[in-house]
Amino acid sequence: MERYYQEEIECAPREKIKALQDERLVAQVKHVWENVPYYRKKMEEKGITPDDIKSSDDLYKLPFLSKDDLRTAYPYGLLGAPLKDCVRIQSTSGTTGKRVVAFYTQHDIDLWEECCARAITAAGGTNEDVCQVSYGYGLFTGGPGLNGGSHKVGCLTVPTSSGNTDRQIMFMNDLQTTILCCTPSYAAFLGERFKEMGYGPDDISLKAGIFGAEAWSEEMRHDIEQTLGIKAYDIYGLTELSGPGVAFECSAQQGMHINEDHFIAEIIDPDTLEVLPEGSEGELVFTSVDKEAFPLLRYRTRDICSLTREKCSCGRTHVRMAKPKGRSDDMLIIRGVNVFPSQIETVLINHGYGSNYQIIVDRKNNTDTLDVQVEMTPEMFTDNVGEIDARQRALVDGLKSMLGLKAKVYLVAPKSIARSEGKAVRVIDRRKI
Ligand code: DLL
Repeated sequence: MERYYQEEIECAPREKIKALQDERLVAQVKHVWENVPYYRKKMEEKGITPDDIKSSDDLYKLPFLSKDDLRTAYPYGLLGAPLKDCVRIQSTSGTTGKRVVAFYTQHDIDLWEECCARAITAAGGTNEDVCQVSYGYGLFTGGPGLNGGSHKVGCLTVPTSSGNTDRQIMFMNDLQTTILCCTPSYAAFLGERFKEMGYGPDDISLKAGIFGAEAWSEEMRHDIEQTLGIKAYDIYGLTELSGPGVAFECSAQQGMHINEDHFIAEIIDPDTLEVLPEGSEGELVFTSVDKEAFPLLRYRTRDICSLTREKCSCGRTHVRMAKPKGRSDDMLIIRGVNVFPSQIETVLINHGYGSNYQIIVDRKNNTDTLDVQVEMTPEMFTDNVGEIDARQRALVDGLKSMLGLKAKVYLVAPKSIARSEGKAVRVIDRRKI
């Protein structure tokens, strides 16, 4: 039986959701106009005032915000509430440029944690569960968000944070953890360690995993589900909007429901900035409608996906987003061809490899090169050159038909690629362009 944390809103009729969004958007735009001079100036430059926004049908009139705006306005330029009302910051894990800092009032934290509680409940969580939160705690939103959601659901929360893998497994065994929250790459690593320690899926009490914060393929989901004997649920979010729980998967696992009482989603063409019709693939744009401290209107996420309002078998009525393929800024252009790391992952996993791989892009003699290093699994490990060669050729062919590109493939020994406890670093781009 499907469980809901807030059934009335999660399963509300579409008209009710639209009416709520309309009312909240009008108030949010007014709030921003009055409190965020940076965005007010952007509106003025476009020649609009809050009077032009009468419902969500007028959303297209508003200017976009991008990560560059967040960097320009760093740290306090987009703050929508007095500092005395803010109780927390979180910050992105980005490695380049200035960090993005998001602010929260207590109201904002409550809403965020409720979103995470919806995700945990959708994954079958109740107050009888033991929920181990192995996302990083601290500036990263994964740990604090799921921790708060787990409290709200009433699970026994085990705040292990990421890392110290053997201790994670010890707690899982001793406390009989039923729900695991971490990045999919860390879940895969935990699964690997599990096997090494001689455990099978029946030796642990885990029933569900809530995995997100990075792109992962259906094939990787399948692998994790098999190794840990669980159902693996996707969860999506970004620091700028709150953190995890902007969208989450239900039992149907056919896309993630976006919490539309808090966020309005649009898909745009990243080049023309035109809003695209339902079902089209493009860049996901979010407008918060009831945030106090860090309200963002038409924020460009750079994530590439599509939306559907088709009825979902779980009973929820909120729009669903497809698994993001990756970020438009993760997309590699290799010899003119667009390549997402997730496409490479699909080929590798379909050929029986795990999710331990690295993509190295370089430019030699003015030509882009694509090298893929992938670990053999312990079962397939061999030093028979002929066998390795045949395996490598099979992967080169698989990648060629998926990408239309010739790659060089290097099979490496099990455990020779560094594991990640948070978001995995899959791509090394050495081109100086
Ligand atoms: O990753 C928040 C989060 C924590 C989500 C825990 C889920 C679980 P940031 O560090 O700000 O926040 O990174 C946000 O990560 O724009 C996407 O590109 C990517 N991302 C997040 N969730 C998913 C997902 C957190 N389920 C950026 N699938 C986003 C694919 C995801 N990409």
